[in-house]
Amino acid sequence: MQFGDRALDLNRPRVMGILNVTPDSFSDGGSYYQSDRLDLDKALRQAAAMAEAGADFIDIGGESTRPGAAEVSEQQELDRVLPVVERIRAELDVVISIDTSTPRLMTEAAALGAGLINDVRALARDGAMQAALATELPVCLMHMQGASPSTMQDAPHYDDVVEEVCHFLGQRVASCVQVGFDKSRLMLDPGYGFGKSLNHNLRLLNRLEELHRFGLPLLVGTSRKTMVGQVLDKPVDQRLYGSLATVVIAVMKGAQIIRVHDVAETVDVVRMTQAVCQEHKGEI
Ligand code: 8Y4
Repeated sequence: MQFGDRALDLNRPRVMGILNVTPDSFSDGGSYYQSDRLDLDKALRQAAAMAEAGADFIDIGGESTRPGAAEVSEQQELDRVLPVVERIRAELDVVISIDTSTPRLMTEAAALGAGLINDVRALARDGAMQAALATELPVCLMHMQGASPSTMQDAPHYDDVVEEVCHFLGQRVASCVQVGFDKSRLMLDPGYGFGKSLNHNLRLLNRLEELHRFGLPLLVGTSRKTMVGQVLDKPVDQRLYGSLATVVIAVMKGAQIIRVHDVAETVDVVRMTQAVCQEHKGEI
């Protein structure tokens, strides 16, 4: 798949490292902020460490999607994300993924050399579909139940979670193709934790292979999420091994991109899982 000027072979799974540039991000605790100012050098060092550990993508997000998080203005999101895109682009050999639903950020990040648009709202915002189309970049379409992260966890309900997620994603793919996207630019994500109960999340992982019906690459993001915390009854800083278990399953079920906080650990797990699953091909 072509990510801007970089082609990546998704026949082996790739790891995407998470870089939050929000001051209130609960997993990394806003570690790149000091007295409300983003520390660019610190963000770059974190990105460099993830690239060194084997991440092929760095996913940069400037909007907190945690349930109940404050909404950020468009300008605030641009001010947070674009300087980081510019620095990483200048200094690291990774594909920059932009975690955004904001059309202007899609356009401006693409102009600075971003390689992927990762939109948890699957290009549903006004103008997002056209903005993403014009960038010529690939897009990850994610499923979320409910209109926004602020309300999505209010009693999520599905009659058949796998079918409903597939139906939604199929509709979004059709809309994208209709406006002019080539299918080779699209990837899909069931959206773990986005308007789903624990059982919904577990079922979507146990039956992940069913999302291959569209013939598109799959991105999986379970790292440190509540579903791991609920099963293990552990806080966010003790969810590494549980998260790694979900990585083994996702890779065995053919996921192409794994979005994580803990890149070095995940790279080992991905490589080991892949070695077993591909042994008959005599690779490694
Ligand atoms: C602990 C750590 C608890 C992290 C919750 C979280 C996804 C995503 C997010 C995903 C894609 C998050 C931007 C939520 N999750 N993009 N983004 N797929 N494609 N929560 O699953 O990491 S943010």
